[in-house]
Amino acid sequence: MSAATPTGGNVQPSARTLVIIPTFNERENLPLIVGRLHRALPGTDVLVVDDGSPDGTGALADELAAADEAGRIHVMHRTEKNGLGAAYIAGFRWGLERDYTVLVEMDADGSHAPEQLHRLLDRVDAGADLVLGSRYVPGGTVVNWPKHREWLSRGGNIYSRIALGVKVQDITGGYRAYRREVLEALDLGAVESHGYCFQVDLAWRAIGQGFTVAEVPITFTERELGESKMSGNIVREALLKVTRWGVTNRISKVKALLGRS
Ligand SMILES: Nc1nc2c(ncn2[C@@H]2O[C@H](COP(=O)(O)OP(=O)(O)O)[C@@H](O)[C@H]2O)c(=O)[nH]1
Ligand SMILES: [Mg+2]
Repeated sequence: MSAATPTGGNVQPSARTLVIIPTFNERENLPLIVGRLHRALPGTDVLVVDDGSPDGTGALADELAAADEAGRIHVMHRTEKNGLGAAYIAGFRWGLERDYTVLVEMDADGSHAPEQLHRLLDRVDAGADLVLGSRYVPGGTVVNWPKHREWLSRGGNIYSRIALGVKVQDITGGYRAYRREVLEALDLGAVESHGYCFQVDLAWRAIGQGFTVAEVPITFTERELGESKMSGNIVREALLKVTRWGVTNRISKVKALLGRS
């Protein structure tokens, strides 16, 4: 769907895209990812959401913003490390308060290639409400990921498909583009999930509300610089919550069936 302009022309939703990049200790990566993004898609705004990184990523982001004459780089400073989910929700709210029509999630560490962002945006422009960059559809790949991480990710996706009864191949991935209407419709204040679970949570809510969720293949490349913030707690949270959502969903379906009989 495209919006009409006052001059009568048509503007694609992706013409007003905000790429949200959450950071915690990504000093080495941030200038690289922002530079790549602006080389690939010069007209894209960026919001860096930094959780008070001890390595000074927040101050570096301010320097990048000040140096960008086009004013495309914005920075949100949060005082505590509160997890990826909370950082994204704060970023989404910031974007929704402004006139962005597409909001993108992108990691700072180079795992999500800005050169492939057009794949996601083209799909939004073609009508999808939420587009997931997918490692596990044909054409999608994972580069340099330790085997145990890949199996954890593949296993998490298989488990989520079975528990939730969804067809999505990569529901834990964090390279995505949301049409603003999706985020406006979701009750962001009710989302408590953090790491991977946050990604599953939002896709699950979007599917539940009847939005069109599409997947496009991406090349996911493990970071070369800095450290992963992945932890055992993130995996446990995802396992527990996905199981709970799946069980609750099935119980409500059974209740609906019994109510009808
Ligand atoms: N603001 C913020 N960003 C975070 C937090 N945890 C992770 N990130 C960022 O989220 C992205 C993905 O994290 P990463 O550690 O690479 O996770 P992995 O790819 O699963 O190993 C990176 O840009 C991190 O800097 C957090 O608590 N707050
Ligand atoms: Mg990473």
